Amino acid sequence: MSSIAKRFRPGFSTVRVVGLLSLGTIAASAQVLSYPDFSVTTGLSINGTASTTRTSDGNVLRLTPAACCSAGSAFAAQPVPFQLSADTFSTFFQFRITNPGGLAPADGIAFIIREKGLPNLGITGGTTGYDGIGHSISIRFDTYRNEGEINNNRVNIQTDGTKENLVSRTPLGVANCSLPAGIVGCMSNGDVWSVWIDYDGSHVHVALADSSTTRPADLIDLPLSLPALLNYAPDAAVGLSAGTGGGFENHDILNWVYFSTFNPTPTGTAQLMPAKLIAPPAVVSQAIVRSGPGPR
Ligand SMILES: [Ca+2]
Repeated sequence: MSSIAKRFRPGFSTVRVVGLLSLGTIAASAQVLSYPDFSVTTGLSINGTASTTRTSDGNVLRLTPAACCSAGSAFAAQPVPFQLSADTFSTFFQFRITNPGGLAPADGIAFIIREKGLPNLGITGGTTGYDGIGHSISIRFDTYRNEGEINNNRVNIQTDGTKENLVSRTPLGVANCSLPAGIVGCMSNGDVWSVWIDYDGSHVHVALADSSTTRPADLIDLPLSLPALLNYAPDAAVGLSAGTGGGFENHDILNWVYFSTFNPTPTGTAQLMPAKLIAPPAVVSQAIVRSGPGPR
């Protein structure tokens, strides 16, 4: 393996990527976290009930097993830059939820950006391992209807590790997923779901697709100031969590890529899987030797 290839093992890399590459336009010195799968978890802090396990999808990150009263998370062990001059990010991951049981399929997955130094894991149950985290934002993929929630298949945004609910939207308009198996649009239906989350400095964009890697129109487009939510800290911690209670399910993350810059996959475009986002040596070499904007 070349020294360049070694730099792109799964995990965090500070990559000097300039110009218009196959990855799209990425600012210089973008920090990238890339896990094509979870056979290697270098750079991750894995907490609570989370673990890696092998399934038909390969080596996945199982945030919780299908068992009562679990909470698990995985956060990047190193902080990502996040400040007023560069307060953007883009991320993509795929999840699959299986073996629902107990009271009902529950409880869901949360993508989290929080102030560094705060807890890596909240509490179990309907809070999906998020409540108790502190200064943060969570985009939650909620599969169980708790009190005050619109249904058992919603995507919502919460902040500061509390139940403050900024917005709730229903994927594909499917609002009843008590028996999700075989129902297209139920996040707990056992399908592979693709998730795109982007922050352009003023709006949070969330899109997700059932059994497709082509980005659909945004489900959520919410004006929000993330620096204020993160207590204006110069960097942040980023990760995923899940929880279960009297209802449960396996919450599996199949892959994950995170850019500390705004690097969205355009609507209607097929997502490059994280493995393919890891630039081949030829492209990396080109990126490293150049120091200015590339040709368009
Ligand atoms: Ca819920």
